Amino acid sequence: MPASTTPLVGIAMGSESDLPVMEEAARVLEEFGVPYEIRVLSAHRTPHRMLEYARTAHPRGLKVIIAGAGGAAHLPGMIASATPLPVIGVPVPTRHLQGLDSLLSIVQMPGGVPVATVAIGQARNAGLLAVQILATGDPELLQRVVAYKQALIEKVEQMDARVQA
Ligand code: RP5
Repeated sequence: MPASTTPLVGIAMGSESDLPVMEEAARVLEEFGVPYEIRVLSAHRTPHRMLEYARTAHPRGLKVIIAGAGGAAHLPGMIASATPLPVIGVPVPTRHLQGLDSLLSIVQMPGGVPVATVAIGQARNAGLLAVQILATGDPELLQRVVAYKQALIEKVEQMDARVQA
Protein backbone atom coordinates (compact mmCIF):
# COMPACT_ATOMS: atom_id res chain seq x y z
CA MET A 1 0.00 0.00 0.00
CA PRO A 2 1.47 3.42 -0.89
CA ALA A 3 2.51 5.44 2.20
CA SER A 4 0.41 8.41 1.02
CA THR A 5 -2.85 6.45 1.07
CA THR A 6 -4.85 7.01 4.24
CA PRO A 7 -5.97 3.64 5.63
CA LEU A 8 -9.74 3.11 5.86
CA VAL A 9 -9.58 -0.25 7.61
CA GLY A 10 -7.46 -1.17 10.61
CA ILE A 11 -6.52 -4.82 11.05
CA ALA A 12 -5.42 -5.57 14.62
CA MET A 13 -4.32 -8.89 16.09
CA GLY A 14 -3.21 -10.08 19.48
CA SER A 15 0.03 -11.69 18.36
CA GLU A 16 2.20 -12.16 15.30
CA SER A 17 1.16 -15.81 15.53
CA ASP A 18 -2.32 -14.69 14.38
CA LEU A 19 -0.93 -13.31 11.12
CA PRO A 20 -1.39 -16.44 8.95
CA VAL A 21 -5.14 -16.21 9.69
CA MET A 22 -5.49 -12.42 9.66
CA GLU A 23 -3.62 -11.85 6.41
CA GLU A 24 -6.65 -13.29 4.60
CA ALA A 25 -8.52 -10.12 5.57
CA ALA A 26 -5.69 -8.02 4.17
CA ARG A 27 -5.78 -10.01 0.92
CA VAL A 28 -9.48 -9.20 0.40
CA LEU A 29 -8.91 -5.51 1.04
CA GLU A 30 -6.12 -5.57 -1.54
CA GLU A 31 -8.41 -7.35 -4.03
CA PHE A 32 -10.95 -4.53 -3.64
CA GLY A 33 -8.34 -1.75 -3.57
CA VAL A 34 -9.19 -0.65 -0.02
CA PRO A 35 -6.28 0.93 1.88
CA TYR A 36 -5.60 -0.65 5.27
CA GLU A 37 -3.09 -0.82 8.09
CA ILE A 38 -2.10 -3.86 10.11
CA ARG A 39 -0.97 -3.91 13.78
CA VAL A 40 -0.14 -6.30 16.62
CA LEU A 41 -1.81 -5.06 19.82
CA SER A 42 -2.41 -7.30 22.80
CA ALA A 43 -5.39 -6.67 25.09
CA HIS A 44 -3.51 -8.32 27.96
CA ARG A 45 0.14 -7.58 27.22
CA THR A 46 -0.09 -4.04 25.78
CA PRO A 47 -3.43 -2.73 27.10
CA HIS A 48 -2.35 0.93 26.96
CA ARG A 49 -1.21 0.70 23.33
CA MET A 50 -4.43 -1.11 22.43
CA LEU A 51 -6.60 1.58 24.03
CA GLU A 52 -4.59 4.36 22.42
CA TYR A 53 -5.11 2.66 19.06
CA ALA A 54 -8.86 2.30 19.64
CA ARG A 55 -9.28 5.90 20.83
CA THR A 56 -7.37 7.43 17.92
CA ALA A 57 -8.72 5.17 15.14
CA HIS A 58 -11.71 7.37 14.28
CA PRO A 59 -9.89 10.76 14.38
CA ARG A 60 -7.18 9.27 12.17
CA GLY A 61 -9.74 8.45 9.47
CA LEU A 62 -10.29 4.72 9.89
CA LYS A 63 -13.87 3.61 9.09
CA VAL A 64 -13.86 -0.04 10.19
CA ILE A 65 -11.65 -2.14 12.47
CA ILE A 66 -11.08 -5.87 12.04
CA ALA A 67 -9.66 -7.42 15.20
CA GLY A 68 -8.57 -11.02 15.63
CA ALA A 69 -7.29 -12.94 18.63
CA GLY A 70 -7.19 -16.44 20.03
CA GLY A 71 -7.96 -18.06 23.38
CA ALA A 72 -9.07 -15.44 25.91
CA ALA A 73 -9.71 -13.23 22.91
CA HIS A 74 -10.57 -9.89 24.47
CA LEU A 75 -8.97 -7.67 21.84
CA PRO A 76 -12.02 -7.10 19.58
CA GLY A 77 -14.33 -6.37 22.50
CA MET A 78 -11.89 -4.06 24.25
CA ILE A 79 -11.27 -2.12 21.04
CA ALA A 80 -15.05 -1.88 20.54
CA SER A 81 -15.36 -0.43 24.04
CA ALA A 82 -13.21 2.57 23.10
CA THR A 83 -14.23 3.48 19.53
CA PRO A 84 -17.43 4.54 17.74
CA LEU A 85 -16.30 2.58 14.66
CA PRO A 86 -17.80 -0.79 13.72
CA VAL A 87 -15.56 -3.64 14.91
CA ILE A 88 -15.48 -7.02 13.19
CA GLY A 89 -14.11 -9.82 15.34
CA VAL A 90 -12.18 -12.82 14.02
CA PRO A 91 -11.89 -15.82 16.38
CA VAL A 92 -8.43 -17.24 15.72
CA PRO A 93 -8.25 -21.06 15.97
CA THR A 94 -6.37 -22.38 19.01
CA ARG A 95 -4.50 -25.63 19.58
CA HIS A 96 -6.43 -27.02 22.53
CA LEU A 97 -10.00 -25.87 21.92
CA GLN A 98 -9.82 -25.27 18.14
CA GLY A 99 -11.01 -21.68 18.50
CA LEU A 100 -14.26 -22.32 20.37
CA ASP A 101 -12.70 -20.38 23.26
CA SER A 102 -11.85 -17.50 20.89
CA LEU A 103 -15.35 -17.53 19.39
CA LEU A 104 -17.14 -17.36 22.73
CA SER A 105 -14.74 -14.71 24.06
CA ILE A 106 -15.49 -12.49 21.06
CA VAL A 107 -19.16 -13.12 20.39
CA GLN A 108 -20.56 -12.93 23.94
CA MET A 109 -20.43 -9.15 24.24
CA PRO A 110 -22.67 -7.28 26.66
CA GLY A 111 -25.57 -5.25 25.28
CA GLY A 112 -24.46 -1.87 23.99
CA VAL A 113 -20.99 -2.91 22.79
CA PRO A 114 -21.41 -5.04 19.66
CA VAL A 115 -18.68 -6.90 17.82
CA ALA A 116 -19.71 -8.34 14.44
CA THR A 117 -18.20 -11.79 14.80
CA VAL A 118 -17.32 -14.01 11.85
CA ALA A 119 -16.76 -17.79 11.94
CA ILE A 120 -13.64 -19.30 13.52
CA GLY A 121 -10.69 -18.52 11.28
CA GLN A 122 -12.84 -16.68 8.71
CA ALA A 123 -10.75 -13.54 8.31
CA ARG A 124 -11.67 -13.49 4.62
CA ASN A 125 -15.30 -12.87 5.57
CA ALA A 126 -14.17 -10.13 7.94
CA GLY A 127 -12.41 -8.43 5.04
CA LEU A 128 -15.48 -8.80 2.83
CA LEU A 129 -17.76 -7.42 5.53
CA ALA A 130 -15.48 -4.40 5.94
CA VAL A 131 -15.60 -3.84 2.17
CA GLN A 132 -19.40 -4.11 2.20
CA ILE A 133 -19.68 -1.60 5.06
CA LEU A 134 -17.47 0.86 3.17
CA ALA A 135 -19.41 0.21 -0.05
CA THR A 136 -22.63 1.56 1.47
CA GLY A 137 -21.11 5.01 1.01
CA ASP A 138 -19.04 4.37 -2.11
CA PRO A 139 -21.00 3.57 -5.32
CA GLU A 140 -17.90 2.50 -7.22
CA LEU A 141 -16.89 0.04 -4.49
CA LEU A 142 -20.49 -1.19 -4.36
CA GLN A 143 -20.28 -2.07 -8.05
CA ARG A 144 -17.22 -4.20 -7.30
CA VAL A 145 -19.12 -5.97 -4.51
CA VAL A 146 -22.02 -6.63 -6.91
CA ALA A 147 -19.58 -8.08 -9.47
CA TYR A 148 -17.99 -10.24 -6.75
CA LYS A 149 -21.41 -11.61 -5.74
CA GLN A 150 -22.23 -12.31 -9.39
CA ALA A 151 -18.98 -14.29 -9.72
CA LEU A 152 -20.02 -16.38 -6.69
CA ILE A 153 -23.36 -17.14 -8.35
CA GLU A 154 -21.64 -18.21 -11.56
CA LYS A 155 -19.22 -20.43 -9.65
CA VAL A 156 -22.08 -22.33 -7.96
CA GLU A 157 -24.00 -22.56 -11.25
CA GLN A 158 -20.92 -24.15 -12.81
CA MET A 159 -20.72 -26.66 -9.93
CA ASP A 160 -24.40 -27.45 -10.44
CA ALA A 161 -23.82 -28.01 -14.15
CA ARG A 162 -20.83 -30.27 -13.43
CA VAL A 163 -22.64 -32.53 -10.97
CA GLN A 164 -25.59 -32.83 -13.34
CA ALA A 165 -23.39 -33.75 -16.33
C1 RP5 B 1 -3.70 -14.28 21.97
O1 RP5 B 1 -3.01 -15.39 22.40
C2 RP5 B 1 -3.22 -14.03 20.58
O2 RP5 B 1 -4.23 -13.40 19.84
C3 RP5 B 1 -2.89 -15.37 20.04
O3 RP5 B 1 -3.96 -15.92 19.28
C4 RP5 B 1 -2.69 -16.21 21.30
C5 RP5 B 1 -1.30 -16.76 21.42
O4 RP5 B 1 -0.36 -15.70 21.37
P1 RP5 B 1 1.20 -15.99 21.31
O5 RP5 B 1 1.53 -16.81 22.52
O6 RP5 B 1 1.43 -16.77 20.02
O7 RP5 B 1 1.87 -14.64 21.27
O8 RP5 B 1 -3.49 -13.17 22.78
